[in-house]
Amino acid sequence: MTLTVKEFIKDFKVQFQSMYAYSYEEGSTEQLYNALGMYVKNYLSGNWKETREKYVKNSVKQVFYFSMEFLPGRQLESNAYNLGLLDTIREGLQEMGLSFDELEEAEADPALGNGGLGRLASCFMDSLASLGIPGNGNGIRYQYGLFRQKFVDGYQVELPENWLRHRNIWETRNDKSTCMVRFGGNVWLEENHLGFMEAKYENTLNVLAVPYDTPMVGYRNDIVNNLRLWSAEIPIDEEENYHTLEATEPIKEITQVLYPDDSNYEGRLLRLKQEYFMVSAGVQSILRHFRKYNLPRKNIPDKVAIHINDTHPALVIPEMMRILLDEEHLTWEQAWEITFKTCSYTNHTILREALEKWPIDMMKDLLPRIYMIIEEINRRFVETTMPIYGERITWQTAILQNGVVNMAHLAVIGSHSVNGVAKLHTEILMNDVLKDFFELYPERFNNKTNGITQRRWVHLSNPGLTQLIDKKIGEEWKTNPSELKVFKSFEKDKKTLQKLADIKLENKQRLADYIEEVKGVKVDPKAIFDVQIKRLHAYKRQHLNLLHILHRYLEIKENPTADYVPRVFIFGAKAAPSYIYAKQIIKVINSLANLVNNDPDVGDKLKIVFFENYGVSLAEKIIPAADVSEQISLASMEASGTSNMKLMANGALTLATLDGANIEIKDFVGQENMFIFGLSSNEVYDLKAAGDYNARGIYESNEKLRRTLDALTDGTIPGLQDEGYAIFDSLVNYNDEYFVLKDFDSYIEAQRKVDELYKDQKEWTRKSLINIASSAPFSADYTIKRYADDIWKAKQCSEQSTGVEPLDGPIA
Ligand code: 26Q
Repeated sequence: MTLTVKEFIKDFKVQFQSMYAYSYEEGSTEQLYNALGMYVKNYLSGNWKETREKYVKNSVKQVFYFSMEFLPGRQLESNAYNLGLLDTIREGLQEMGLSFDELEEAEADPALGNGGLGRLASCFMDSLASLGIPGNGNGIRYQYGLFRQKFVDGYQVELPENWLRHRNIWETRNDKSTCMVRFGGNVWLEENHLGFMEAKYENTLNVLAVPYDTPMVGYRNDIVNNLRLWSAEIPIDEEENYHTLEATEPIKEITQVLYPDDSNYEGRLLRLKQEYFMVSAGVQSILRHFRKYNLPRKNIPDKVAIHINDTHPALVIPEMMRILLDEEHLTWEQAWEITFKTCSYTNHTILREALEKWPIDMMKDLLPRIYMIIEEINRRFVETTMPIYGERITWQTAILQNGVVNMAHLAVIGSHSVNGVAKLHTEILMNDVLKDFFELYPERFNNKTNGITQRRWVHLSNPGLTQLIDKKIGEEWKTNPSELKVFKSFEKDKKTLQKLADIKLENKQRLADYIEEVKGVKVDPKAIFDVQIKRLHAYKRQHLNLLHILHRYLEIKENPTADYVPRVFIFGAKAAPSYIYAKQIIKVINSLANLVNNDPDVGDKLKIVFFENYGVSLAEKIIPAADVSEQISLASMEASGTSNMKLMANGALTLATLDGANIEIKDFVGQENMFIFGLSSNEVYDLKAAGDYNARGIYESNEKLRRTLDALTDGTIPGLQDEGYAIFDSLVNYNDEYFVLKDFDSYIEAQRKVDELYKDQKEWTRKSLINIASSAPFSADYTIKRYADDIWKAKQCSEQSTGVEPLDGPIA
């Protein structure tokens, strides 16, 4: 079914009028956007329904991806594109005197996640649908997304992100599929008249879970999967118990706001409520769905795979046990076998302070029945492990330790598969973080290197590049990314290189205009656009970037007439509101930007742009314009990273430590086509083990570095309170936890090579082309295919879906 421009215009006018009872000429941008979104949603609704029906009719195995976070980005353009409508709509709107790009800006960007983990979940939803794999998302419909970041005087200020203030046309409230989630109260087991043990509850707080469904549209394959986000409400038949508005608060607050900390776990009761709420509603709705199949319970793992995105949804394991035991009356052994075969778990972090450990007392109070089950899982685990592996291993791997529930241990014990998100990360899990478990269950461990969807991150965000590739190698790469490697054969073709350079320059010009509009800073589009976009964290070392910029500034001041390659340093980063040190780094970068950008000695040689409120929409603007991709975490700390993949796919050259997926980027791209620096992860481990790292020694002996560090505290940067001291202190007086000083020289040297290479535009562009042509292995389609084959045992169900051939090469 192809839609003509004429038909679109006619239908769209009807759509607008039916919603607003005005003619479209009188519509506001927001109304026009709403009408267009509804038009697209209506268009896909048939496929949405048919996909669901097809899955049930063929009784196929379905994947349920449980995640506390999803970061889908705006959906209008992506949905229109995947449906094959985008060009027609653009043209039709233009004929009506409207601009698609303007309407699109009216769409809210749902910030229902912190960063990498949430965005990964959304890339996976896109790939599941595009591969025609029956996959569902399960998460929370937060009323407030991740805070909106503003800078006041260079300081981060957090504002509420009330994204639902405007209506969300993509979601469908599904009142037929609500569930009840129980908290607190007393629980006991009682034999019922059939002789089954039954769990009895009293004085529980009952919360109604209402699902809102959002279509996940496959790329031109008629598949529309489902993302189900749960919202907490007062149960209707209990409404009379809530006499005042305040009394309803404990329920409504459950899905009110996303926790904004992605690296430091704080054991907040409300967070535990959120986790159990999402898990319980999700598992109930899955098992309710399964009952339609009329199959024995033991077949659940043949029809259902539940994936646990980090430990946050790990209560899936005891919740599934609870339902199978208390409601389906299976034996423990039967229930455990089903649960274990159904669940799989991905770890996303090795940061010790980020690992979830819930106080036993809190868990017992809030989730008495779930705690009983966890205790029994733990008891049986200890009982079977002790005689084989002895005391040490058993106690180190137990779920209950020193008054807390170790959620990673629960996740590993209750899952048939445990994976890391890049080769190095998986190795670190096996050799360090989860070493003892690797001894117990080596067969459970596997690697699944992360991926990104090229549809959003190349086809849509970089149309110029996409057209060039289409012209050179045809369109096959769009459904079969491995075809991209054909583009490599143009590395010596002068015309292609020139065209590629032109496209990059156009993208940079567009970003330069945007920078002027929102930051009031004029930047030279011919300068190197050097980009670091990710959450702000000491381990990601934005302050190493800062030190290099400061060093560069001091050099320019000393020798203003020397020959410099102009550079624009671009940052996007939110700091967790409670993370003081991260906020201090933001303040120092902003103050330095203020100094540098207004210094006439500096001019175009150096500019600093720190965007406010970095998120998916902003990333789509920045990434196509990047020349340099900063991936400078301390080796071993960044599990994978995914901005590294997006930037590479858009032709940026990577400046990186050998950390996370940077290593695999190097394996595919070749180290001659990127800039590697710094300690390796083994060197980091050795240095930590030696215990003799002496940051002050480096400070005292390295003249260049000392001068730079001193500039943090000697008044060089106006407008600072004590933020410069704070950074200095952590690096020099508190021995530099993330080895910034140790890597400083090698970073400066790598940056010098960046300048050097950029002078040879042709060579730079050639390397850029090789990066683009080598980015296919990082397609989330491949990643998802591996999850489906190795972990979920889920099959593709549409003939027209993206063909995926497994790649040779280092991705396991
Ligand atoms: C936990 C408990 C309580 C409150 C919040 C949290 C919490 C929330 C979010 C803990 C961690 C996160 C997010 C982690 C994350 O985004 N990790 C990143 O995941 C990416 C996808 O795998 C990787 O590429 C990154 O390397 C990793 O840092």
